[in-house]
Amino acid sequence: MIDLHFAPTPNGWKISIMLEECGLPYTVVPVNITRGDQFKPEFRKLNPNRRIPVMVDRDTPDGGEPLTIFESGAILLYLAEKTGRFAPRDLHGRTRVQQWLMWQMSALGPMLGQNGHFSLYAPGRIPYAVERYGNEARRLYGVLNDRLGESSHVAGDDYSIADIACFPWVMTHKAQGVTLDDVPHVRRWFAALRARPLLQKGLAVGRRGVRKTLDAQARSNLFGARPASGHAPAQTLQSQQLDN
Ligand SMILES: N[C@@H](CCC(=O)N[C@@H](CS)C(=O)NCC(=O)O)C(=O)O
Repeated sequence: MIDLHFAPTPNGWKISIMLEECGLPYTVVPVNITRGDQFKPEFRKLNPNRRIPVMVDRDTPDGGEPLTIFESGAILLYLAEKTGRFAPRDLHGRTRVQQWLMWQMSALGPMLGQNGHFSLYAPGRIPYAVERYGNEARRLYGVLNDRLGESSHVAGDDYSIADIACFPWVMTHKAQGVTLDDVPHVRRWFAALRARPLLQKGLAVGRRGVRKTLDAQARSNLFGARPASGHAPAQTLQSQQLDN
């Protein structure tokens, strides 16, 4: 049986989508990241980085000890290997999927995350940050658009974990200030994926828990960096700015 430690965010939905697409039974364990569940000692044992998603699989393919995995890319790779789904086995195909998955993990996700932060949540407008991350977000949409002009899916002709990793982030395009009219190949791909019933089922997980606005406690838990030991109180973003 699989436990998915989850919050309704793009990185969380990558895994609920994959589990639904693979038809694997799982239990959702909600982690309220706006209320600081990620800083609890029991969660830290699952992920020292204190972020969702985390997956615990008690039915590993080797029949061994339960496996706890954090980092959404690592979880997707594990599930692809476990099920034989959504990642080709041949060297070229597998490497292409890994390459685009790494691109999502290292570029598309983090840069869209920063763009969203500085354009929607930062206290006060910081033009340099808004411009830098806005430009980078638009550049990355351009990269994705070029890629999807060459192949029907992100890593080639078949739907793969690279698509599953990108989709929930591209879902945030409006909030990112990006219109899909400017990236028609992305728009075509986005519509095709959105029509997948099991992707929809994965996206419905936790949907009612999505907060549109963040109160002070949520801002502190999400944006007030905490030291790794977790013992010191969270700083607010404002006090960080003053310290620098
Ligand atoms: N690279 C990580 C990123 C995980 C991540 O940033 N998760 C966010 C939600 S999308 C989180 O847990 N945030 C809680 C916090 O910032 O304290 C992954 O892909 O799993």
